[in-house]
Amino acid sequence: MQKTKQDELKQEAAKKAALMVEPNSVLGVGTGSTVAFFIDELAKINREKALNLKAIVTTSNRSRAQLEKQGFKVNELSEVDQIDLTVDGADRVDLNLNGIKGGGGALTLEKNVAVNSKKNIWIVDETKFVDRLKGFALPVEVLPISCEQNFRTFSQEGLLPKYRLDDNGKRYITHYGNFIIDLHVDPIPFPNVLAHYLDSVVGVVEHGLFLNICNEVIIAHSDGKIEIRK
Ligand code: ABF
Repeated sequence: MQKTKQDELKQEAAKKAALMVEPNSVLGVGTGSTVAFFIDELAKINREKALNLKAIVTTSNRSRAQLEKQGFKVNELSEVDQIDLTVDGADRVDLNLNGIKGGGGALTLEKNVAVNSKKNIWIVDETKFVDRLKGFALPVEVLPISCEQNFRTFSQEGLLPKYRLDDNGKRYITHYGNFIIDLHVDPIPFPNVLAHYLDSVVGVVEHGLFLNICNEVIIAHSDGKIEIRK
């Protein structure tokens, strides 16, 4: 299938990240179309010079399947003490390297992997990099038993909630059997304030504000430039 220009950008960012994976390390691999390119690039490098990775942890069944197809053994997060480097995608990244993640519904495992990683690198194309977190609804994973109350509270707070729906128009159900409420507040004026609020709401399992987590972002620009911001 013909690669789009955006795919080529994602692949360039993914290639850069794959070259940063240290041999004999514990690697975290995220989820998304950009990470899919990363997995293929990692496999190419591994074929050239065996990386002998101690363990690989991933954030979705989709990435797990692709890694295993490329011949990698995948571990559970609970099987590793700490991850040396996690490479993941993001839905938005701002100038402070704060991000919105979870567009793919895997935010809870993504955040657990990220906070157990010594270093987090995000790989994005330039459309994701913004001056402030905007242009993408904020995913919030909520328990089924509290979802209606959570929805009502979010509405009252002016957070413009919408249930995420699956392809059949039914409420999307996460890997852990929860629902996702997407908050269409745009832009997010004070991410740290909203994150603190969401962390305090009973029934919220996790939210897609990833603050002070990303150490480096690799941005592929449409002019072909690869920018690394720290
Ligand atoms: C994942 O990366 C999710 O948090 C996010 O939705 C996704 C973005 O994927 P893509 O690279 O396809 O834009 O980690």
